[in-house]
Amino acid sequence: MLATSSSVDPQFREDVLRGLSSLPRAIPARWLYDSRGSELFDDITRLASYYPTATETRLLERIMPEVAKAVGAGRTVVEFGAGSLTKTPILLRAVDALRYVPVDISGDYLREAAEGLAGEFPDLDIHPVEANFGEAMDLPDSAHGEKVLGFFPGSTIGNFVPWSATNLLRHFRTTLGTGALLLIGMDRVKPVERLVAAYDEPEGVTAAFNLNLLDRINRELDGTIPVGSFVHEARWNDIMSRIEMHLVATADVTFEVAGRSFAMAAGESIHSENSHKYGPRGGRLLLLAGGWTPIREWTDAAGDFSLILAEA
Ligand code: AVJ
Repeated sequence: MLATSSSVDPQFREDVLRGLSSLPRAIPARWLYDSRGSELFDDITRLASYYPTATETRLLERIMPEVAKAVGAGRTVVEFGAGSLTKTPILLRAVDALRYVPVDISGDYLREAAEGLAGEFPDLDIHPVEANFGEAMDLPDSAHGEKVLGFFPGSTIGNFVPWSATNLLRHFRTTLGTGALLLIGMDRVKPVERLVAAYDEPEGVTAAFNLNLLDRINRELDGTIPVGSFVHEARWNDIMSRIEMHLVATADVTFEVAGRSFAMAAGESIHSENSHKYGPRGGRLLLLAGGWTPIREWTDAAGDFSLILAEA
C-alpha cells in the first residue's frame, strides 16, 4: 500500500477529503479522468445517445471553409486539453496551420496525440506543453499574438461553473494575447429528456465512468468505499442550466478514505461533475465576460451544439 500512497497526487487527496467532508459533498470533475476514466470517456463519445461529439465533429467539418476564411492561413493553433484525434486534424488541415501547441496535464496523452498527428502532418511544427491549462503556463513565443488560434472544443468549458469559466477564458486571453482568436465549442440547452439520456444511457458506460471515481479513490487513497452501494445519477439542474452527475448511496454506508472515516445516509450523494448548457445569448455573454468578443457563431441544423469564433 505504501507504494501506491506515495505516488498519489496530493491535490487529489486534498480535493477528495475536502469534498467528502463538505455538504453537499462534491469532488472536482477533473479527477474522473485517470487512465480508466479517459478510456471510458472515449467509449462515451461513441454512444448514440451522447450527441455532443458526433454533432460537433460534423459541424466542424461543415463550417471549416468559413472558419478558414475568417482565420487565414499560417496560424499557430493552441489546443487546451490534448487533441481529439478526430477533431483536431479537421481544423489543422483547413486553416493550414504552421504550428500546433497541444496543452494537457497528461504527458502520455500528449505524446500519443503528437505522434498521431506527426504522421499525418509531416510539415507541422508540433510543440506539446505538459501543463494544467487552468493555471499559468509557459508557451512558446509563437503561441502569443495575432497569428494564434486557440481551440477549446468538446464543450469542456461546460465543466466549469460560470464564475470559474470566465476566469479560465480571461486566463486564455492573457496567455494567447491581444489579436488572438479562439474557436470554442459549447453544448446548447435542449429538452431535458435528451440531456438526461446523453448522461445516463442504457449501456451504462456513463455510470461506469462516474463509479470509476470511487474505485480510483479506493485504489489511490486506501479507501473502503462500498462501490456496490452507489448508483450513478444524471440530474438536470434547471436554475443553474446544467447536467449534474451524482454518485448516490443506496443504503446507509460508512467507509474510510486516507485514514479518515465518513458516513452517508441512503439517498445522499457525492456530486462529481457539472456540464453547463448555454443558449445562444448566454454562450456569447460568457465569452464577453471572459474578455473575448464573439465574431461568428455556427450551430448544427437542430441547434444542439454551437461553435463560436471570438477575438481577444
Ligand atoms: C468532456 C466535460 C465535455 O460534460 O459532456 C460526458 C464529460 N461526462 N459524459 C460532458 C462527460 C459524462 C463531457 N465533457
